Amino acid sequence: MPMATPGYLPFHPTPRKPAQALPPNACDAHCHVFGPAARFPFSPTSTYVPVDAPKETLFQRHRHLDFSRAVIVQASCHGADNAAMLDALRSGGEDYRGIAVVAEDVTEPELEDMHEAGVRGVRFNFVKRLGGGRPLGVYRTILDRIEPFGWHVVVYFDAEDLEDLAPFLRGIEVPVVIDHMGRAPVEQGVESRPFRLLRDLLAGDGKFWVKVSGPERLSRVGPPYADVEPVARALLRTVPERVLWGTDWPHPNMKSHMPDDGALVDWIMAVCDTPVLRRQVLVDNPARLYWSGG
Ligand code: 0GY
Repeated sequence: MPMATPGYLPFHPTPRKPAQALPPNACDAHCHVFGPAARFPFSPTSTYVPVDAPKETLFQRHRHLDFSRAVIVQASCHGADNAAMLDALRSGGEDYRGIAVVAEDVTEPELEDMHEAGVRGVRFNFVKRLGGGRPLGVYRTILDRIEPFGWHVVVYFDAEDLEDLAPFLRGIEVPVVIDHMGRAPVEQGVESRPFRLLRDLLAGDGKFWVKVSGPERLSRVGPPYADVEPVARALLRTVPERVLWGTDWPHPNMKSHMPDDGALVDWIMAVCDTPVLRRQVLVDNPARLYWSGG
């Protein structure tokens, strides 16, 4: 088995139970599976080597936290080899959906096979420290290939790159889901330039969605991530009908600390401060995007 990158933190071994129960049929709309490397090797071009985070542990976490549904997002450590994610989808059954990373020469039978397993979109990862950012023509080719499948796009980028990416994102014709609040610089509050641009995108075009996930990544002060709340609440006020949330288990590349997944559930339950909003973000919005097409 390969050695994890020095300093790479393993996932929390014993997350607590959330203080307040999730609404019925809640969906963890952003999580990953890593390896096990002995069966699903990591990509040789990945910028990091994680600790194995296999499907069995993910399923156990979902039972523990009381999530009924989940979306498994392909992470950069597996490159465009979606085998571990597809294997998890096939084990998870109808309550699991996936987001793949594909090369521009992906074939129709490969896409059909992924759709059959539960994939409903592709991820474009523009984060440079993760090796992201291919020429835009590559992404346009992929968009043409997924179009017949009714899939959407999940984008991950650093806040400072949003201004350059915005024209490309506006030109995409399928729904575009923005990961982790666009990595907004929370220390600048809700008036930072990238955050204003993010809100303008969301408010101006119904195809844009956002995940208010990753408070542990954006926080400068640590748990319970109070400094991230204003930014998350502003997004919830802007487009409550197009906000998703996920644990981001197993939390790759966390350097400052490893979050307790039960505490993260407590965070989203507090930030969504009415039962109606909780249901919208954790149940109805993901159901519409990931399950309404069958
Ligand atoms: C996340 C965040 C990270 C990693 C990846 O694809 C990835 O490797 O997305 C990160 O390092 O910020 O969503 O898992």
